[in-house]
Amino acid sequence: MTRRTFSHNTGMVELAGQKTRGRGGHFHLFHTGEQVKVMAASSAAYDEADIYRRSVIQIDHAPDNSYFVDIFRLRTDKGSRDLVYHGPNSDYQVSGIELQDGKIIMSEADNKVRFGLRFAVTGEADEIYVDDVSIKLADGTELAKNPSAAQIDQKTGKPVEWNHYSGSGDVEWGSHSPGRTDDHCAYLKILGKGDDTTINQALIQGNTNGYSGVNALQMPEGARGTVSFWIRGSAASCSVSTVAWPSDPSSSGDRVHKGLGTVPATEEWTHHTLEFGTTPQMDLENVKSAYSPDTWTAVWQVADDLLFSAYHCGQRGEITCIGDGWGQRDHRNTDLGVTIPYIIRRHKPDTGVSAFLTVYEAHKPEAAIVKSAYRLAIPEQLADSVVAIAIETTLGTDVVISRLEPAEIELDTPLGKVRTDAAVIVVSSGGAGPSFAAIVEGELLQLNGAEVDAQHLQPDPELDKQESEVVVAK
Ligand SMILES: [Ca+2]
Repeated sequence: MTRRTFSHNTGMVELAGQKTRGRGGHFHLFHTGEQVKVMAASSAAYDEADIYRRSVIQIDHAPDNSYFVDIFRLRTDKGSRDLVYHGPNSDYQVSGIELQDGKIIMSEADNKVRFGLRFAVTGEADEIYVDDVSIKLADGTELAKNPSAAQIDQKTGKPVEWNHYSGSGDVEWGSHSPGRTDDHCAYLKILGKGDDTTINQALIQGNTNGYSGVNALQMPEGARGTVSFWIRGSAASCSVSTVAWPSDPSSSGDRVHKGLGTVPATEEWTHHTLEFGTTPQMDLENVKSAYSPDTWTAVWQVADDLLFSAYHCGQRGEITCIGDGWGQRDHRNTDLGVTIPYIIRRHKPDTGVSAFLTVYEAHKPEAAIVKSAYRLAIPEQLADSVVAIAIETTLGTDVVISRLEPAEIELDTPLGKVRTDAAVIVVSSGGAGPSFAAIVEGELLQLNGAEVDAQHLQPDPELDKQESEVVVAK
């Protein structure tokens, strides 16, 4: 039961835009012992992430008393590192964190991406008039500027915050009078092919010529929302798309185009609404957020006699966001109105490895073995490699250390000085001394200078069969 509940709760791990092909994955560790089981696996889920590794350590204190330490390491050279998971239901309580309404903290931490909204035409006699544009994020934030084209630049006579892209063909564009409900709208009119053999022109909401976008509109990276606008004119098809610069708005080489849809332009003003963005997990309601404290907990009532507790151990700069999302996104009709909490943990350091640390336990009411969990301080030079955690249990204190790079390390822990060269160690104290200890891929495990009698975990022979189904990329 424990295993199933655990996998249910961590089955969703997504950054924006996870690859659907060629992500592969492999195990680093799959070691089992009497009280401790260790799994570590990597996935190439994201081109940008050179480290994408999940380590899970299962610690069994008794047949019915086990818990999991989950360490998710990520490193990317741009963007934020997000860990996303959803709870089993909405019957839960959080403690240890002061959540504020809204995604304010979240958007402050978001990477802002420059973009423009393109209305492109290719017909030799096409003309389009566009007015009352809205570019709205899922949380209601409006991104369009001068959406009614009412503000005109005195020098150029063009509507401010509007521009045009010129690929091929001859064109005129600017402010047209009247607008839909006022004196102005934006327009673009093809004058012919000119010296070109094709026509490729676009009217753009946002101050960009479609090649570079240093003054273009801004949206949070990976944002999702809706675009709406009114259009009239004469064009068999006007293709609406966003052009965005994920990292360098001064470079035409950094452009990304995303088609939102194609609409006709006819004599009558017509209203259209299109969706943009591809990260449904961020499309949450009742969003609350906060900087992650050292530890905060969420406890779910899974059944009458079963609770599920998650202890989240924050890292420096980590932000937590909780919101309601759809439980069954593919089957809305059969699950109408049912939402479940999504927990997003975001970390966006300038450099280094992010390590999301969580302890999970499924337990009967009043019978949890874990009382608290917290990160241990790591010397700066080991911070990218080593994660150490202390778990206070009803039986004593457990210490877990996990490292990426081979090294002999010494750490201060609540049990004393631990010295080890192993990839993973667990030392479990029932009071006076270690009641059991486990070591993976290493020889040395000392506590306060004395050799610890530890079980050396062996690779599970089942490992080879599971190479292709890696848990981290589920
Ligand atoms: Ca207008």
